[in-house]
Amino acid sequence: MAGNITFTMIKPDAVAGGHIGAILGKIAEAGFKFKAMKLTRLTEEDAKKFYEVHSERPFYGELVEFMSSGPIVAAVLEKENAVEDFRKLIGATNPAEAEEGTIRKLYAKNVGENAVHGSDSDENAKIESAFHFAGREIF
Ligand code: DAT
Ligand code: MG
Repeated sequence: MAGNITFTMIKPDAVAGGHIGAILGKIAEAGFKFKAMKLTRLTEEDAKKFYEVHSERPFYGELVEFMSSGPIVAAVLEKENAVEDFRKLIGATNPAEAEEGTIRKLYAKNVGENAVHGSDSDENAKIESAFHFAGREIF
């Protein structure tokens, strides 16, 4: 059975671009509840650890540098079928391939600076939430 929790980040490009409010609005309109949320910034070490699964990919260095380049919004979201529904809401990794109306189509610059993160499985949603939030910060 699909879980009801996912984890998201509004990435440095979208925060710098002034899109926090618009993106949070779209997330709320789509029926997600906020279980935890903060404005924070990843150190280079944090970004390396968070994206460790991509460490062999050619874009890893660029990804780590970008994700630690400025503030982000981290949040834990709740909805039925959260992981899959949220991936639909954000659209394809490459905004050029993202469907109309998706968050990445609207706000992402390119495949690297793509505005938002969304967990890819229930298991990773738990791991990623715990990476950013203490248990007492998740409501
Ligand atoms: P997603 O964020 O859609 O789950 P992913 O897990 O494959 O995508 O990759 C993680 C992030 O790495 C992605 O959001 C942006 C970056 N990335 C992925 N593919 C890339 C590429 N071809 N060039 C540059 N950055 C890339
Ligand atoms: Mg991914």
